Amino acid sequence: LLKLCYENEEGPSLISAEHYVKKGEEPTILLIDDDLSFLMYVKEYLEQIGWYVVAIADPMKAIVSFYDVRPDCVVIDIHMNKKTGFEILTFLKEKLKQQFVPMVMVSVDCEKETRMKSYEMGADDFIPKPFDMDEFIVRIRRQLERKKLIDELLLLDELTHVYNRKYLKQIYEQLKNEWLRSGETFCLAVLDLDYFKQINDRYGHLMGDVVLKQFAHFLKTSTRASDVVVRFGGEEFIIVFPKTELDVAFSILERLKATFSKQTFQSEDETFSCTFSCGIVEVTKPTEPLEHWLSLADSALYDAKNSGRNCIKL
Ligand code: GH3
Ligand code: MG
Ligand code: MG
Ligand code: MG
Repeated sequence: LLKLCYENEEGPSLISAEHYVKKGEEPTILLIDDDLSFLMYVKEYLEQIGWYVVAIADPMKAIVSFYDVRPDCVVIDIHMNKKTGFEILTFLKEKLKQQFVPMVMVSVDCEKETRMKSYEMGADDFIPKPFDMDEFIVRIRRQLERKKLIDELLLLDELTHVYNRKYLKQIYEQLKNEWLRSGETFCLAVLDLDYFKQINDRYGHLMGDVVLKQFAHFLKTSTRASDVVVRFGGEEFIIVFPKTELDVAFSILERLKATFSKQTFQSEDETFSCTFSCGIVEVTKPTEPLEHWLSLADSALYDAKNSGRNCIKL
């Protein structure tokens, strides 16, 4: 399942997450610890109970692979060579936009100060090493249950992990109330992938799902923290840009369009790319229902599709 890699400097230091294969819907645990034997031991144990484990010995690599792995829980050792577990914790917490992923710190150092610091920095649990495996599993399982519950409460789309349309209604209400107070308008963009049906037909539905996930991930990571990305349905997404004027939203989308069209996807024997079309509206009067603005944005999108796709219309 995992490829063992050997990095130059200090001998074997990395168990790579590249080329990992996930079987199905089993929970994914990202394990970060520079103690290789500990890593292998825990990994094997957790795999026996049916969890999918990505074990990473190089903390720098852990940060990079976080998005590919999409863990349901992260276990981080505090004392490591290149970076401390606290640094990784901080980094991942910042990266997590519109998402909850439980972070569990582990350490042989179980001084009160270390435990306190873990919790203060936002860790969801602290487990002293060496630990009893049964207890470790129960505590991680508890975190997985919390994640499941919170994901439901957070109104996330299951496939792409961006918000679903239920949340769009909530954020609209919120922005309406802000507008009533401050008069601040916002923009709403509808994005629809071009010829997406052909991608499914040519490369299969699973590949179609990969494109959807990557598109959602791209939108989320290339917009501001205050922007809200929603999967409205199928291959249609909505971005809400609070406190943003139409021309600004337009140029952001132009940039997204240019960048995304350059991304490539790899099917079994072909490399392909994908584009999207987009319609934007400025919500100048949020007391009108959301549907009103959505239908205006939809007309603009229709216009974009008719103008040859891969373009943005107001
Ligand atoms: P256009 O450029 O006009 O938007 O063409 P299109 O092919 O993208 O649009 P169309 O509405 O004809 O097709 C959308 C396709 O998206 C059809 C549907 O099977 C597919 N789709 C919807 N939801 C999902 C999903 O969750 N996963 C996958 N793989 N495909 C999906
Ligand atoms: Mg260590
Ligand atoms: Mg489409
Ligand atoms: Mg569509």
